[in-house]
Amino acid sequence: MIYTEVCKLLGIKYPIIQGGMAWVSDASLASAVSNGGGLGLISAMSGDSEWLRNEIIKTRAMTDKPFGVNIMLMSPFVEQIAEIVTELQVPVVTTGAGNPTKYMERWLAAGIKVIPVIPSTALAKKMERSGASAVIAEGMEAGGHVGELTTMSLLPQVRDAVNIPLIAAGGIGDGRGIAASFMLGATGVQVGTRFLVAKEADIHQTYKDMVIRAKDIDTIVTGKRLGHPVRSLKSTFSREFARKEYDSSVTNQELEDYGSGALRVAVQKGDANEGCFMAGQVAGIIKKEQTAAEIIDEMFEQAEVVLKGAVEWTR
Ligand code: TUI
Repeated sequence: MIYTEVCKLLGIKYPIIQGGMAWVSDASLASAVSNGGGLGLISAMSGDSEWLRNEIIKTRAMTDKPFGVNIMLMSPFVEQIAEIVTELQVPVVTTGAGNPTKYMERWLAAGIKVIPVIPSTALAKKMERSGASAVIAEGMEAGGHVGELTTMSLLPQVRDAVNIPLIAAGGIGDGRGIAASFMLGATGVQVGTRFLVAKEADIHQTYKDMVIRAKDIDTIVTGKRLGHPVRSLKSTFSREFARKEYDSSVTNQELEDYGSGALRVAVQKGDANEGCFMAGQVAGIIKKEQTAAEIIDEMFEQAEVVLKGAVEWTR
């Protein structure tokens, strides 16, 4: 049994947080992960404020366990979202793609635990000073919006920079990833890509099949030119995006317009010509659809075997 400070902090059985994946992470997936012993997250990016309010209410009806809301700070609706999570006093808020400082006082006053995703030691330190309960260090192996550093390099540097609990993200798809993250200073993990193939993830079957079929080199990062690089599975859409990105006759606005709405098309229509199938590099080790609870049990069973086995190498 693996039990860490992150379990204690969040009131959960296993130190695992589900990634807040736009258009994917809804009440169905969040409640399944929370019921499976992890911390399920609703992504605030998947609908308007009424949608979010409803998903929070639905999640509360589907689980009596803690859950959270992930807020993508580049969202044009971030102010409304920040208010809703405060009003409904969700237990945990995770943030991504920016600095949440200006909302933190409000959230902390409402008794919300705030856990920002950080791509650097500088932001980790700022978040510790602002009252974050923990930080999620996300390496560029992750799917979706990515920073510059790898998980392997980022984790020990963040560990040395702050004293609050450290949660690892990016490139963690099985128990070996959990064990490795713990060796680098984390006491919890955040997992996105593996939960894309959870039975409770209500996404197009083509998306799940593409993750299951993906090999090691089947992801690509696009959008660096626009200032928000995104990792997704190679597809007709992502290859065409990459081509346009290197074509100086294509304007930034044209590129933004080409990418806009593409994640939703992937999730809801499974259309590889127009959809952006965000996924991490770890897709290559994901082989089958399972329930969220099976995924969590299997990952921690394997982590325990790997961690116990490592003791054999010490004399
Ligand atoms: O946020 C994510 N992953 C995401 S968000 C998303 S939705 C989207 N759709 C279209 C274009 C772009 C995004 C899909 N995937 N992960 C967490 C994450 N946060 N990764 C990196 C960061 C990050 C980057 C910079 C966090 C903070 C940050 O701060 C900069 C600053 O302001 O100091």
